[in-house]
Amino acid sequence: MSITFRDKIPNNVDLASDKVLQRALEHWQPEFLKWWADMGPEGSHTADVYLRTAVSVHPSGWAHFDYVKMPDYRWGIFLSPAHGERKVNFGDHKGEPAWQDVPGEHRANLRRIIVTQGDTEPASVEQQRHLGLTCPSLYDLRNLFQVNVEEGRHLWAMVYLLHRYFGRDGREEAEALLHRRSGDRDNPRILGAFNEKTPDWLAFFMFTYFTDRDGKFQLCALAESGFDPLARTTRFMLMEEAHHMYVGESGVGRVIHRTCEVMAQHKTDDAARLRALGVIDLPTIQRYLNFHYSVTIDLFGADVSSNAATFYSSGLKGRFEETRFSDDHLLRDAIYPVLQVVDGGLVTGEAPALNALNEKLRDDYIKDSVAGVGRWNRIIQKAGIPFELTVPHKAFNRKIGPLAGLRVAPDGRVVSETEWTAKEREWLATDEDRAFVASLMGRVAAPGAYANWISPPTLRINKQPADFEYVRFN
Ligand code: BYC
Repeated sequence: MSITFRDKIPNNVDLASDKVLQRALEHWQPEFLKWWADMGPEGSHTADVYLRTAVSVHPSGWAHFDYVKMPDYRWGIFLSPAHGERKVNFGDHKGEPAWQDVPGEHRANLRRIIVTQGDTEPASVEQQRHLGLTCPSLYDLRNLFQVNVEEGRHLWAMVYLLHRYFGRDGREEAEALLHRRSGDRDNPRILGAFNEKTPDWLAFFMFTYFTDRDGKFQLCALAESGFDPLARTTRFMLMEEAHHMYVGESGVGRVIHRTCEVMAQHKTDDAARLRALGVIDLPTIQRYLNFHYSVTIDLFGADVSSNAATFYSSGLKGRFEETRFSDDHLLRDAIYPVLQVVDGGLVTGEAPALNALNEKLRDDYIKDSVAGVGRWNRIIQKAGIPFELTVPHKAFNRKIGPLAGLRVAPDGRVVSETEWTAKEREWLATDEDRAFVASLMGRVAAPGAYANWISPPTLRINKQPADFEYVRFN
């Protein structure tokens, strides 16, 4: 079904024929807009922003570019087209037709997954709301706003499922999604990383590289769901998500590129000198990376989790690329390697594969993240600089699961509390690092101009010229 833009809420779910649902969502819409006005990007509401809006659910030509004031953005409900007779492809219900309605016995778990996913979307907008005031260029400002409006739409995607399939408690959960606040002591967002601050643009690029990539992997696992509306919703979200990770990868890459340029020009690797020259030294970039990577891999949950086993066995959440596995898709007898803490040290043990599904997804994520770090290293190598960025060991700085109690160096050595305290400043971004990065942040808003600490992009949005005015302030 094509998208209906005549409706108050653009959609391809034939909202017009379900008046009760339509009214419920139209009731939620002003609450959402109020939340956007309060918690959306600061000082942005009257600006015209060159944004991409989804106009079709077909991968070819799904997006339209034009100037939009963000409060007028056409947030809507878009599901990927249904694919014939889909089946539940894994777990105890394997082989049954995919569910078009919520299976009663799995209702609570399904709602919990949808709420957890939905909660991350407004959380990230809240985390990023001050960044527009210190954008390094109009190009970057536009990318930030693009990410923000699409996270808003991803919230809509989950709210649709809650309203459409969960009745009164779904509506209550949808309201609560607008009431929790990132970092709030009394009413925080559900998952740890979404209560951290995103105070500067290096943190934003690291977040969109690492944390949005958690989004990719979680959405891919949900796109396998036996609950077909969730699978179709998340499949469409993944198309938007790809750009967010691109913003992160290219953003960090441009910061590195600029630093290397200044290092080569001044023939120095001295961090203090480079900071005086107004660029971010590579060790600081490494410490930011260590922080964002470790906080993000916690988002996959505990290494051994009975929740994960239940989600899988009940057909709600699959593995990354579930249908490509040639095993039995039941995993009742399979095992999977997990790190265990024995006598204060790390050893690789085994756990039932069903219970280790969080760990499996984390390992898939790690492979994918490492690849992009390799691409950043190529920028450094090309500049002839003997420095390599690395991702820390997966037990480093963990706050979730059995590894949380352990002090582990980035290279995977278990260290004493004394060594941790002595070295933490070399391993994780310090207050001084953050203060320095913050000192570089100042709004650059002339078309075609870029802050000194970041290189211009190599690709432009929708092939626009280099001095394109991506955001017009009114
Ligand atoms: N912080 O059995 P466990 C995205 C809790 S990102 C705080 O391992 P489970 C995006 C856990 O809730 C993708 N608490 O849990 C990116 C449980 O609590 P209870 C978001 C945590 O359920 C950028 C307890 O610890 N989507 O889209 O197997 C911008 C025991 O843990 C954390 C999803 O996550 C944490 N990090 O695994 C915008 C998909 N981790 O029950 C958007 C949906 C665990 O003891 N969510 N806990 O009170 C899930 O599939 C699962 O909820 C999780 C957790 C994988 C997150």
